Amino acid sequence: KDGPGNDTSVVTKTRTRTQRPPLYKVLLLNDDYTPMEFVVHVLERFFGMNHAQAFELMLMVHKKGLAVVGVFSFEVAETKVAQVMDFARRHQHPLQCTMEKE
Ligand code: TYC
Repeated sequence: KDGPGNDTSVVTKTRTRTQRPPLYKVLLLNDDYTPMEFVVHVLERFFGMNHAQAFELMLMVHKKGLAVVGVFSFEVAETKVAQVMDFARRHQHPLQCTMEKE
């Protein structure tokens, strides 16, 4: 007898997953030599933070050793890392910035 729970047919649901591009965390690392004001400037200049936000994040890195500065697509993250590393090198500061897949 047919009816609820007695259906002999097989229903296959196809779930189509939305393709999301992978995201990358940009990390700023602490060191003993880069001046605090320089790090604050980097965060304002390359990550669009206001002074208060930049200062807070700089202190977080200083205290914890590192912090996530932002999450971006691969290309944007790569560009941010390159800009920070180049700017730090040009000013002869050992500041390190890296990226990591989320
Ligand atoms: N630790 C540095 C100092 O005392 C400041 C600093 C903060 C350096 C954050 C790097 O990512 C950094 N001058």
